[in-house]
Amino acid sequence: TTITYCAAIDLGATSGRVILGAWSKNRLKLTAVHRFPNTFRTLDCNDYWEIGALWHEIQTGLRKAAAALPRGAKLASVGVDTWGVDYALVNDTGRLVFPVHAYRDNRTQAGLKTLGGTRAALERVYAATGIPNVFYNSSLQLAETIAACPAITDLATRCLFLPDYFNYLLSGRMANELTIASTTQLLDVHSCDWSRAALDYFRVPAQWLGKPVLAGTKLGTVRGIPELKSTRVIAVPGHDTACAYDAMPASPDGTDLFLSSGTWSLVGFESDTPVLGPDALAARVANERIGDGRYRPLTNVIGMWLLERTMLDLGPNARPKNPAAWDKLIADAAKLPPSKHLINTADPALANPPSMKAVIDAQIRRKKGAPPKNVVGYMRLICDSLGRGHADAMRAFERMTGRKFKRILIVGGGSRSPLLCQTTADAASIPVVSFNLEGTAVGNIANQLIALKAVKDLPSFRHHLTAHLEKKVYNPKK
Ligand code: LRH
Repeated sequence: TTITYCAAIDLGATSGRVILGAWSKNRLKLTAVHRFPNTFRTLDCNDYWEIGALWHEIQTGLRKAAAALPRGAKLASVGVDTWGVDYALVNDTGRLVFPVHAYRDNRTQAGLKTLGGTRAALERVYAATGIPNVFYNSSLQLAETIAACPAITDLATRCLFLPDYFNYLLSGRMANELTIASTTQLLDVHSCDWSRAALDYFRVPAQWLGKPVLAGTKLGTVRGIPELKSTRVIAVPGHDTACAYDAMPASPDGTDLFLSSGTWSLVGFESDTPVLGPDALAARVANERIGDGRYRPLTNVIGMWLLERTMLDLGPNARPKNPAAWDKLIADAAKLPPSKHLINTADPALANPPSMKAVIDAQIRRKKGAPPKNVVGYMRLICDSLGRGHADAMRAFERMTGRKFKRILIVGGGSRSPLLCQTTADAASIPVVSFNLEGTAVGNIANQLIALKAVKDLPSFRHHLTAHLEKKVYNPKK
């Protein structure tokens, strides 16, 4: 029997991993060969990723993947996905000519207000790109870089979004990939190319961007790691959320709502057409793309970031030290009564506050409630509030599209929280199905297997995957 080995490099805003996949007889076996934390660092007033540290972790992970192969076996390919929107500006020789900023940097606030305050421009940009005005958009970030450092237009010749940049470091080839391009607010919502109108509005030089390639494009072979010199670098959907959605064991009739729950909660579905117009703009629907060019209309709900940051404020002992301690924290929170007052998850003050706990407490006090007393209480409050946020996003989609969702499929870190699954089911009044699945890595590997012709297409991959998946169903409690 043939076994096809692929490695997924999957970088999230708070953690990264390299996962080895072995595909044989229509089954995928995963081994997490390397995991590492990720964080941005603040220098003066700005936030930056530690890009050299991430590259070091990627190389370490690939060496571990090579070492984990059975004797004589070869790693067929690798693929990279990362969080959305962030980018590296490079010159023709690939040198970084600007530090890589993190999307939580407050530098886009002025641009966000300007666009938000000009109805005509806001509608024009939305009609052109299908992406709402959100603080982290690459469009706003690039506009700020160019305004603050005008000489950058002479220094930089290419803009590579982070998966594109790591693909370049791995393979030597510069290419912009479609799904990550679709997070920028610079891509034309009706084609698979850049939007002239958006580039003009944000004054981004068109020559910085190459026509996006589709998922499955073979970029070259791995440079710099002798054991992997014949391993291909394949452009997978570079956006982590696109990979997570690809891994969803969805029913083909389109009645499943997708929830990828991590730092952010991405609530959406797959569609042949974008969801546009005034209601979509008001509901902040982002028409991101699937690797093959179709659409993933989704709403970005603030997600577990609330918990990540609140735990920092509660001190070093608030954060569980191992999986069992996490389970206990979640179980204790589930025993508390449902929260009387919920967090307004759309409050922009939650994006990157000096103290998350202070913002949450202030919100609850404004509603004449009492803030939680400890980490268990915050866990309860945050899960109740996210559940409501997920359900609101679902109802908005139902209103706009006439669809009726029958189930919510959840993957990602939050899918391991019975409390979050249950609060979501209760608020949405439909079952939540959670899968024991490292979704993003699975979607990443699926796209490599399809490019290598080891699997026919995504529907058949999902079909095979569904046959062996462990799932848990949370029915709404009346
Ligand atoms: C989640 C995510 C999300 C957004 C954000 C910036 O990791 O990719 O879809 O784009 O990060």
